Formats: sequence, structure tokens, C-alpha cells
Amino acid sequence: MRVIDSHTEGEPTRVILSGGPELGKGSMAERAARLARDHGDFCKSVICEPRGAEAMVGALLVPPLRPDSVAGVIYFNAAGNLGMCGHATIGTAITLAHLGQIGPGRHRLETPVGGVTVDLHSDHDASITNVESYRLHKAVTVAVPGLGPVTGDIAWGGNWFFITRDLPCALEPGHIRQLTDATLRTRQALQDQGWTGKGGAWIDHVILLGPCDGADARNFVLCPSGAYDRSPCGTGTSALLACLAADGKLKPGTPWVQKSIIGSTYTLHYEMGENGGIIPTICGRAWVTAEARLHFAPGDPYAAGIGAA
Ligand code: PYC
Repeated sequence: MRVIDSHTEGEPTRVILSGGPELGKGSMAERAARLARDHGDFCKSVICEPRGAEAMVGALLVPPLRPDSVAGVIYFNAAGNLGMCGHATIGTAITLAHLGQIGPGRHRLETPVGGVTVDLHSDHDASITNVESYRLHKAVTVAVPGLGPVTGDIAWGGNWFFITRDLPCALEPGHIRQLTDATLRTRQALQDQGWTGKGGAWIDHVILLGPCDGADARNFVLCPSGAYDRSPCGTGTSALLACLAADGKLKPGTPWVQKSIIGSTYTLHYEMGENGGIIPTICGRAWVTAEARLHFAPGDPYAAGIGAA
């Protein structure tokens, strides 16, 4: 299996160029559903240790439906599929540029939750225009065991997020274990207390948001696998901008600098969407880290990935 690895503001992406499963025809959402239903072992063997890393997101390239799209791409992590992924879209664009398949300018990618555009500025810089993002519920309070009441918004930015400013401790890299524990408890409390995204969707990401120097805000983002996002989370900050826009706290076109827990940043802005939400643009940087062939040797007891359920 041929892959190219990259990181976007610290968060790893693995683009699968060949050797992935055949997903047949149909919409991107149908093909993504097939990947999740029939090829969970493939996803885990590519993403989990010993070949991958807990924070890694896979990007499986598939033929696009529209002739003006460069590629279709299905994102997944150790816990399953992601609808969209901001950092992995930037990583995929930088990877396609590394391969000479795209050059500077505007390109379209298809994801299971809709088309997105990528503006490639240089070998390492790209802006992506995300799917329409919106807030579903404002100021939801959940009782979190060990933490007490936690209040936040439930919003969509290509994935489902609970975004809260109720912090268990300062947002600093030295507190990552405590922040992970608090967000895991919060996510479980949301589920136990019946909170979902649209159509009963699992709220699989939790964002803790706080003030910081040199940016508009800093975040800690829990991802579905239980890993934290090293980047400022493109879909998560899209969801945040939808909340700020709904509250009249950020105007269209005004830049928002979002810092991650490790200190990396994205700059975002938005335009109004057609359905009452917003269309965010996310600017960030990515670097290719490896070109590799993955081996799955017969008899390897850990071929399926360590920690894979
Ligand atoms: O950048 O959207 C993102 C993302 C989601 C999960 C990890 N990164």
C-alpha cells in the first residue's frame, strides 16, 4: 500500500494513494458508509500502531463524481469515518502538490459531506473553503461526573462539536492528560444525557476554548479516537465561527486566529451561507514527512493494529 504522510500544524495525515479497498460506485457518502461497514480492519491497520499513530487521520483517495474535482477523499481515524477534516484536507492538497498532481491555484475536492475548495498558495500553504457550518443548540448544560455542570454550544463544521469555555484547568500542553480526561467525561455525559447532532448523530468532538496571547483564542480538541488534535482543528474552528456569527460576535470577512494546544495556528474568516449558516475559509500550513509502502506480512501478530477493537 503506497502512502504519503504529512502534518498540518502538527496534526498528522496519511494519504492512501494505492492499495486501499475498492468502494464501488455511488455518492461519496455511500462510499464512505461502505468503508466504515466493510473495511474497518483496513482503517485500523493503516492508522493504529505499529504503522500509524493515535492522532493520525487517513485520507483515502477515490475517483470524484464531478469532472471538475481533483479527487474524492474519505477521511477516517481509529474510531471510524470523519465527515470532513480541515487539517487532512490541507495535508491532502500539499501531498497532491508534492506529487505534481496540482499546482498553485484553486482546486475542488469531494468529501462525504460535500464539495470543498482548496487554494494552494505555495508548496506548504493552503486555504480551504469548508462546507456550510452552523450552530444547532446554544448554551446546553450537562452534568459531568467529577466536573459539575458544563455549558456549551452544539455546532456542525463538517463534524459535530460541543464547544465550551468552562475549563477544568489552564489550556497548556502540560495539562493534556487532565484536558483529555475532562473532555472524555464531557462527551460521555452528552451521550448519557441524550444530546446529539442532527439526525441523532454522535457528538464525537469536544472543544475547550480559552483566551491566549497572540491569537483570538486557544483550544483543546478531543477527537473521536480519544486523541487530541495537535492542530487548531479546521472543522472545529468552523463550528466555533458559526457560533460567533450567530451571536453577532464576528462579522463576515473578519480574520480569526485560532491557536491549538501545542501553539500552532490557523487563520479563518467566513462568508454567509445559503441556508442560514456560514462558509468558513481556513488557512494553514502542511509539510510532507514520509513517502512509504506499508507492509502487512502474513504471520505478523499485530498486522491489524494495536489497540484496534
Ligand atoms: O482539522 O477538522 C480537522 C480535524 C478533525 C479531526 C482532526 N482534525
